[in-house]
Amino acid sequence: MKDTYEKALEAAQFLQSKLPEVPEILVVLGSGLGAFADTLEHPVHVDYRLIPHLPTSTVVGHYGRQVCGYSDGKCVAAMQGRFHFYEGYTLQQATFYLRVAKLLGIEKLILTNAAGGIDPSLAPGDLMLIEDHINLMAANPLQGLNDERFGPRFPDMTEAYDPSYRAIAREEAARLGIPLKSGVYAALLGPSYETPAEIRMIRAFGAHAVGMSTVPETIVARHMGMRVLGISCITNLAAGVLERPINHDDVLEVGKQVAAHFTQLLHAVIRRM
Ligand code: CYT
Repeated sequence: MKDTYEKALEAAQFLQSKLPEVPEILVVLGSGLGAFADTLEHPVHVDYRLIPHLPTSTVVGHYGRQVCGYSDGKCVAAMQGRFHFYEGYTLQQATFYLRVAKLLGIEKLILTNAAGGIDPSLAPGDLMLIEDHINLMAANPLQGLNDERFGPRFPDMTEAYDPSYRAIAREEAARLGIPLKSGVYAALLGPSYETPAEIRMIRAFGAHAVGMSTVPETIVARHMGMRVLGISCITNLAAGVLERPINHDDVLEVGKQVAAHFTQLLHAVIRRM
């Protein structure tokens, strides 16, 4: 059986044959945030179903395709839809496309997500720069035999979210007058939203926002030495913060509302990465 490395190489070779050039940056778009990809110039669309060995996206609000295009002359690949642990994939499968990106020659990554706000300073519609994360998925995408061609057995996670990328994001947000909060993102397996008791626990752990993605991708990216910028869109307040149930349609709706700011910030940051 082929190993992950060989499969990723096949997928990377396929993409290379489809794309105008090797993208400099990969952007992963969270629930409701897919519209950014439609603002890229001279876009080339590649359906996930065409990419060898890639899983297919099953979540409403995720298209399941990659859009490769240009932001102010810089070649960017944007994933409209990611793969989640709760969909039933292993974390190795869910993060496979990052192995592909690395073998294609991409070294820079922007991970975005829809998240629930825990910290009282966060409101729906806020953008939050991810300073650090807490892995509460009770699983790690690097579990199992390590392939040294990708990275070391025990990768360092001290500065998982690149300090200079964070500085760029803060500077560009300030310059554009876009409010940008910052904090720690905690990832749970999902797909059920958290209980109020879980949210109290996660708050006590030191997290400011909660979601069901991003952490496995950051781990895999750092394993390969890719530099990571993470941005959460706060789509709702986490359970128990308000006495109001959470639903996926609200999450998608808020994503649409912040799309203009979000897109503007991403282009500004990409220019300087
Ligand atoms: N919201 C969200 N938890 C939430 O409350 N988007 C993910 C997880």
